[in-house]
Amino acid sequence: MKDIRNIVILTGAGVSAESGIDTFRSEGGLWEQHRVEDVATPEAFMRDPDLVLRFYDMRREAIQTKQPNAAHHALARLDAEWPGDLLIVTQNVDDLHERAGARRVLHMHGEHLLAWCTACDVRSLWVGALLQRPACPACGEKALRPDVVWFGEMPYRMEEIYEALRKADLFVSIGTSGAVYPAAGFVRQARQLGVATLELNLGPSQGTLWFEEARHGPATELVPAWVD
Ligand code: BV8
Repeated sequence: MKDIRNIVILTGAGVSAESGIDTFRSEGGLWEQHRVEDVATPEAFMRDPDLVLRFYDMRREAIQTKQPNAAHHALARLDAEWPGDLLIVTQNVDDLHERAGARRVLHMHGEHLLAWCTACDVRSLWVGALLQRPACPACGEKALRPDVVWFGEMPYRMEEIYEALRKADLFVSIGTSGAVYPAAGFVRQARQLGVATLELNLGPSQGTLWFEEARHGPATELVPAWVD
């Protein structure tokens, strides 16, 4: 990758698909089993907290049994070896990037390992099934919710992401449908900034036409081939 110094990588559910973690919008994906409005909005949580907590408990259980795949390991190798700036911005709430050894990871939609207390605002490591209403380790209140960003909520560390895009020479999008904003808009910002853009995805995403280059196929093939 000549002349490339600073890289921003965006990952979505497709990078974890071959680890056996359901994506959201592919055949039989998560959202088909649940309407988004029913499980991933603050209104849903107010209306039916048990349904939302059960959904996230179930997903956390599933994630814990899964392992990083060749795509996660290739990105971790790149992270360890890359001398310039590198930021893996993930929309995923799983910890497979970290378990593969990646360090420079930013979870813009939150993390399934964390619970967030709506009483004292402290985030703590998951303390067991939220459906059982465990007490917040910081304040003791039974007011924990998953520390994930729902629709209508502000994604995390957006300024940091925009700053990294401004400094980037290359923006690579891996395993995302380009259906959810503001992540889906990053490629446009990159193009406007004159940043080189590459999409690695199973098939064309909703944003494919914005990428200077798009390679289609499984992440466990495309990502190691790109990294190595
Ligand atoms: C916000 C919760 C204000 C955690 C999720 C315009 C501008 C701004 C906002 C909006 C806008 N229009 C609409 C909005 C609102 C909304 C939105 O985007 N709605 C959509 C549906 C139209 N956005 C929001 O509400 C966001 N907040 O905007 O706040 C704001 C605005 C700007 C700046 C600051 C604040 C909040 C969005 C976060 C919602 N929370 N998840 C959780 O439960 O996980 S989103 C959910 O979708 C997940 O996080 C997921 O990561 C994300 C994106 O989905 P993908 O990762 O792409 O997964 P998907 O299944 O869709 O696609 C999988 C892809 O992988 C496919 O392309 C497939 O081909 C590919 N694939 C499959 N297998 C493989 C593969 N690729 C390679 N190899 C394989 N083997």
